[in-house]
Amino acid sequence: MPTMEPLAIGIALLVIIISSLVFACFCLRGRSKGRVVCLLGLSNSGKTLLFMRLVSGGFARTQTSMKENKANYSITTKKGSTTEIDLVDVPGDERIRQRVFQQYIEALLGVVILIDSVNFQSRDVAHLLIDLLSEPRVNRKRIPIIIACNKQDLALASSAEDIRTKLENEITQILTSQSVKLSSLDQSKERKKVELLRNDEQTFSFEDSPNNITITSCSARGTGDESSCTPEIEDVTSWLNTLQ
Ligand SMILES: Nc1nc2c(ncn2[C@@H]2O[C@H](COP(=O)(O)OP(=O)(O)O)[C@@H](O)[C@H]2O)c(=O)[nH]1
Ligand SMILES: [Mg+2]
Repeated sequence: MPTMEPLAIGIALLVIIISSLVFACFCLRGRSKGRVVCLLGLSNSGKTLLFMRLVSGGFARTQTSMKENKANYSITTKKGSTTEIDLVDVPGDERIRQRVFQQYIEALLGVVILIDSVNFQSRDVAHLLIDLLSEPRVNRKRIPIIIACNKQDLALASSAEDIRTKLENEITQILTSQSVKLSSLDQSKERKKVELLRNDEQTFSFEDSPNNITITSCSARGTGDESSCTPEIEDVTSWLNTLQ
């Protein structure tokens, strides 16, 4: 019937508009929720070996990389359902790290920081943490962080507790000396960093951070010879399972 045509077209248009809106909302929700976990740390801390352990389980010799490694990883929630996330092994070189990390920041679900507990470079790790914690999205979304003190299979490894104390002291020192410079520079990013000193004593403490920060020890290599060593990374895998 010719009189029905405008009505039918109107209904069809309405259906198209509503389904486009539903689809757009769905996509935006997915994007803002984020599905990426980045492995960050200085070069040689064990990021690539941990990445391989998580993704394929095996041990392999690694090489310094200029490009990120990315793979799917299944997490099992408390209720027993599984969901897929992307694991990204970000190269340790500072310039590459910052560029690569920025590419994933909008989709970030959590961050694993790897530390070489034998050759622990407290100042460089402290700078990495300050940069991460003063990143607006990491701060605003309270992105959870796990600091994994790696290479615990080696006798000379510092304990996670020692590393925590050293990092808190180092971060306090860096931020305090920056706050002196601040009055002359007054840059907004510098000002943000100073906000990391949250307690009355004006010292940095992981516990005061709005990001949920866990510090633990692990060994991506494990003990024994290369053909049979099994990693000790249970704290990292359980933490990954807590991400929703
Ligand atoms: N003993 C020991 N060596 C490790 C461990 N994790 C990584 N390594 C070694 O440390 C070196 C650097 O590891 P890699 O994963 O390439 O570090 P990345 O630069 O952070 O990606 C390699 O020789 C690894 O085999 C660990 O838990 N224990
Ligand atoms: Mg690597």
